[in-house]
Amino acid sequence: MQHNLLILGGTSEASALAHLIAKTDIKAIISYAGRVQRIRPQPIQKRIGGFGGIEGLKAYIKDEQITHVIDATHPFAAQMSANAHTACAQSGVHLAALTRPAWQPETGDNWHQVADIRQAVEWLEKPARRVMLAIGRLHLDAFSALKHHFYLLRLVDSPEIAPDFPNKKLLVSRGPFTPEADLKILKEHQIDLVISKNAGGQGAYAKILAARELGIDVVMINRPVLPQRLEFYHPEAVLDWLYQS
Ligand code: 3Y8
Ligand code: NAP
Repeated sequence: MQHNLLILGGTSEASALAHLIAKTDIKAIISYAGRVQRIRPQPIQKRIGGFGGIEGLKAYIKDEQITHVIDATHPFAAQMSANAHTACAQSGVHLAALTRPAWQPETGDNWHQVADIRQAVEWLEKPARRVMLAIGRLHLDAFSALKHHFYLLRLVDSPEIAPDFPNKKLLVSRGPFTPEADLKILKEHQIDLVISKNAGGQGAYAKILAARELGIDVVMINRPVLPQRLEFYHPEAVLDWLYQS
């Protein structure tokens, strides 16, 4: 069967897969939600924007005669993953995920694991801290009631409206990040608490390594539950699966 691949992208792993696929004769397109202004250039065709829910994704799969979908979205992109799972099952096309294992606490880590953003906010109902809040733009509002903390905010794009925190420093920077650079900014801003999603992978791990080095607390937000699906951790394993299916 002539493979026709849809990669749901937005992670370093998705980019790595796109580069691997570009070296083969497999027809493929990588898809983005269009959340940020600049997307990393890719060596294969790209599409940007939502599909329009499950039905929109099913229509896309049919119209483009997609044979395989690789869900290489971020572990917190739970809606996209749920839609892909349902749309592929109903369309009768192959689905596999390219993801990364969750980080596990290691010696020297001071993690406080919470189930979701709401619990991270509850954890922060404490006397003033100097907090690195690097969970992206979407969920900043949840913390805005806790105005007594200092926040070091890291965003991919400059926000049109400055986030509503009286005591903040805004960094505009897309990753992947390095432990050395993150250690420097944690020290520079005398950060004593990092709030992070358990993204897995290397791109966001820099701040966790830096926190370990400084012996500071990390509030680690655990991942949402995703549907049961075939999962790979390496782009090469995806290629092997494609050639066998
Ligand atoms: C639009 C465009 C690549 C992919 C790079 C990875 C690594 C750098 C680390 C911190 C944590 C955060 C955030 C983060 C990382 C990689 C990867 C990763 C975290 C880009 C990209 C898109 C997005 C969306 C963006 C979210 C935001 C989350 C920033 C591309 C750069 C915090 C997740 O402003 C917004 O609306 C930003 C939205 C979803 C989380 C949020 O809720 O705000 N990612 N990030 C994708 C699209 O439109 O479909 O892919 O080039 C991709 C990357 N971001 O190939 O170089 O693989 O994880 N992205 C988190 O982990 O908590 C930053 O600052 O330490
Ligand atoms: P989400 O909440 O799971 O998805 C919300 C909606 O966005 C989806 O229903 C879909 O719209 C659209 N969408 C999401 N990913 C898409 C993709 N790759 N291609 C086309 N449409 C997509 O997603 P999210 O958490 O906002 O993540 C959006 C993007 O950012 C994804 O590419 C993800 O990999 C990337 N990202 C997210 C995070 C994070 O922390 N969430 C971190 C790094 C990268 P329709 O219903 O209209 O199809």
